[in-house]
Amino acid sequence: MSAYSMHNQDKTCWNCPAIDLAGMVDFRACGQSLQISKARSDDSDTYILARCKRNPGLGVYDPTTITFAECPEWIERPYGYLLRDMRVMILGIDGYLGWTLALWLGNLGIKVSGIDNYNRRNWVKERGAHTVVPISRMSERLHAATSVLGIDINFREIDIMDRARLAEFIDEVKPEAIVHYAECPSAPYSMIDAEHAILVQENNVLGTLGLLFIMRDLVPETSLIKLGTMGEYGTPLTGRPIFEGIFPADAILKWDNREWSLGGELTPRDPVSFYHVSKVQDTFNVYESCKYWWLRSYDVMQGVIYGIHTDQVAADERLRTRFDIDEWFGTVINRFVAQAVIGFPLSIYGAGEQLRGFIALEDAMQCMVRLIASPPDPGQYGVVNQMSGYCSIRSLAETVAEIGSQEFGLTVRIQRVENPRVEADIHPFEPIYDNLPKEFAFQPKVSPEMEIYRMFELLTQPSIKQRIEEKKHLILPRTWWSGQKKPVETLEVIDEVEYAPRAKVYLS
Ligand code: USQ
Repeated sequence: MSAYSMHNQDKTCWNCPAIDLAGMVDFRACGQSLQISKARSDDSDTYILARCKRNPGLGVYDPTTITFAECPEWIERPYGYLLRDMRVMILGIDGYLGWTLALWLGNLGIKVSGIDNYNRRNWVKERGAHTVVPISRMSERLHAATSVLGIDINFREIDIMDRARLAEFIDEVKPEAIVHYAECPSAPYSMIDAEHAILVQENNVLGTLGLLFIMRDLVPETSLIKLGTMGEYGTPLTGRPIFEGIFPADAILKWDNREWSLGGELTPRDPVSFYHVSKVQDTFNVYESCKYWWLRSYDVMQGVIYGIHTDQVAADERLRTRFDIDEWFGTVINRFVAQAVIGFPLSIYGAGEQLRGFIALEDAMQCMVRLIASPPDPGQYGVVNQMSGYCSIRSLAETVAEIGSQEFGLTVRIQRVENPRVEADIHPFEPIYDNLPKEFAFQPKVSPEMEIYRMFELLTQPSIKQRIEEKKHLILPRTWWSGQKKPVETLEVIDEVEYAPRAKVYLS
């Protein structure tokens, strides 16, 4: 096993969710970091004591003395040491990411549980759309996971807003990590009208807030891995780097001939829709909970996700994950590939020079395992910008057009349409996304070309192509940030697509 994959070998019981610190640490006195509490202690050997829930025979001991590499409960796995039979609960397990992660984790021997209330299925249905890759009912998914992959998933149909039932399930399972995907992920959906904006913010913000209280009361040592978004930061026109949620120690604010270190402060947020605002509010609620109650959390600022493939979801038709292409729930690369398959000109909003971070589905799964394997310190609010590269929307369209025409013989055109969103056409963009590779040994494995190719392979299948055709009237956007109710107009159609070499810059 290479040192590369053992990124968490030096973590200790201090980070382990099987530790029981309750009643043995004066959290208020400790401040936010282990270092501070160490420095404050008179006797550095016994400054914090704990018990191991998995091995009570150890008695009361200093939790910083046993590393994951030394502990028999932590087992070497492909993405670092993993807690033996680790219990991970996925909130929103029926969604695009949730279902994919459930199978990915189950395949690694993790004991997966999850909740869902099928909101995503309902929201898509409400818009008159459907997932173009058909998905099975949950009962059939669970059955197939067991019979095809040998993965038993403990599923409960629960709405995250139903705190009593959620608490009961969490108390029963006692998860050692909770992955929180149970939110509405759509910017356009949140901009339809007041009802939709309120629904998205209620579900996302209040659902998360309730969860935090449940974790405080029932599983305070469990790590929370919460999906945020790169869109929380927006694209600041000053051109300053987009740091990973928190300013680094050497960031300086200069003003009025004076200067201050910004190190440790949350970076400014400039969300780009009411959906993104809900994620910003979540950030503050999670951050405060870590501060007040010493919860541990990673906020995953995910770039635009794309793709359809992992080995597990591809193992059987009943195990597939959903794939949306409508204006509300389809993300841009997924939409472009579907459009190319049916000869619909790829819909670039505005000039197409917007720069965005992207990550393939499979790479996102790898990141999540690495985060689960390497829990934060008690009280730590950690942030990772989860993306494997960035590029302009136009260069993405050109890459999709190139693969569609050259590898699949399709005639692919590109169109520029009015941009119904409020976003800068041209802007500086310098995202920092170092934490995952540097601290968690994440290495992207999937290039955009590879995943786009795999998407074409699946979506050109006649039955799926037919399902795209059925919903092609839902491709062009009608949801204007301004509130206008009208279809977007086409500004330009590009028949002869030039394949820009700059698209290659994005390759990881
Ligand atoms: N865009 C087009 N043509 C399209 C669709 C989108 O040009 O047909 C452009 C948009 O104007 C935008 C960019 O592509 O500049 C990305 O749009 P998107 O719909 O793929 O993604 P977005 O609305 O930003 O939201 C998605 C997910 C959301 C996640 C976010 C990450 O739905 O859950 O938070 O990506 S990020 O964009 O980094 O905030």
